[in-house]
Amino acid sequence: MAETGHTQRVFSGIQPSGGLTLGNYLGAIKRFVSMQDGGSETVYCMVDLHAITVWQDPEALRRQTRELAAGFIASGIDPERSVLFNQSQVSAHARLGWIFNCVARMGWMNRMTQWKEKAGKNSENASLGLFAYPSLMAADILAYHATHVPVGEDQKQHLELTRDIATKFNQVYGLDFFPITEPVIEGAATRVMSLRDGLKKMSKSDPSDMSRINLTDSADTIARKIRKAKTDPEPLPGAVDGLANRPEARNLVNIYAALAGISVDATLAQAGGRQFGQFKTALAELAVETLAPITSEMARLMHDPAEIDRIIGQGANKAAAIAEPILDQVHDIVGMIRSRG
Ligand code: AQP
Repeated sequence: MAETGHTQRVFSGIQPSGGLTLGNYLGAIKRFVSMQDGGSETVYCMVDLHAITVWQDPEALRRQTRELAAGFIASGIDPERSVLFNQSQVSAHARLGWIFNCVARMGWMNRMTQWKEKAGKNSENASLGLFAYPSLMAADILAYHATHVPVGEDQKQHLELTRDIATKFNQVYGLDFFPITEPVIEGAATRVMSLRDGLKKMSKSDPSDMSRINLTDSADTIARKIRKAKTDPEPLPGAVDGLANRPEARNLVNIYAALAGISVDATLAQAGGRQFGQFKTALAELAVETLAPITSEMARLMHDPAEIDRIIGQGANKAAAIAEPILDQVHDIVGMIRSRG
C-alpha cells in the first residue's frame, strides 16, 4: 500500500439495498476480511443513508441491514477487531456530507457515471440524495481520515471524487487536514459480471434473480444458476489471451480464480481445453463449498436480531469516538461556533 502522511486506516461500506451478491462478496467483503486479518485498523459500515437514495420499504431496510451485518460477520469480520456499524447511527456522516456538498462542484457530480446510469432518462424524478450520493460517500471515508478504501471497480470514479473533495478542502482552508485516500481495487474479481450478460455488472438490484448468486441461495439454486449461466460454444482457452472478446467466459474464469484464491493463469492452466459443462460443475462445487458455511452462519445469526442490533450499536459507539473529534476539527476549520456544554 502507498504511504501517506496520515496513519493507515481502512474504511469501506456496503448498501443494505437488497441481499448480498457474489459480486459484493468477492469484490468487497472477502477483501475486507483479509485487510482485517492483515492487521490494518478497519472500519466497515452498512450504509443505510445511501440505500434510501432510492425507495426502501422501512421493514425491508431494517431486515436487510441486519442481514448485511450477519453477512459481514459470517464472512469473517470480527466486531472485536473491526468497527462494524450502520451509518445512520453516527451523525458525523450526514454532517460532513453537508459540508462536502458545499465543497464539491456541480460539474464534478454531473460527470458521475453511476448517477447517469441510475437516474437515466428519469433524472428529473430522481432524488436529490441520489445526485449527492458521492459527496456523502466522501464524508463516510474522510470522517475517519481513512487512507485506504477496498472497493470493486465500479466505485473507482467515486473514490477519485473523494480525492478531489479532500484536495479542494485542504487547498481552500490551507491545511493538510484530510488524507488523499488510496482506492484498493485488487484481485481477479474486482468486477463480477451478470450471469446472463457478461457486459453488465452483477448487481443486487438487477430485476433478474438468475443474473446473480445471492449469499442466501441454497446449494441447488447456486448450481442451477451456474449451469444456466450464459457462455459461448468454445472450450476454455489455455491462456488469458484466449479470453479476449469472450466476456461470459472471462467472468466465470475470474469467479473461479477469486473463489479458489488462485490467479486466472493458474485457473486456465488447470482448466484450459475443457468444455464449459465440465468447468461449470467444478465452479458450482467450489461456489457451494465457499458459500454454504457463510449462508448457514448468516441464518443462525438472523435468529437473534437483538444481538445483531447490540453488536452494531457498540460498533457505532466506537465509530463515533473516532469521527466526532474529526468533525469538531472540521467545524473549527470552517468557522462554526461550538459552544454547547
Ligand atoms: N459485481 C460486482 N463485482 C465486484 N464488486 C462489486 N461490488 C458491487 N457489485 C460488485 C462492490 O461491493 C461493494 C458494495 O457495493 P454497494 O452495495 O454499496 O453498491 P453497488 O456497487 O451499487 O452494488 P450493487 O450490488 O450494484 O447494488 P445496487 O444494485 O443497489 O446498486 C462496493 O465496494 C462495490 O464496488
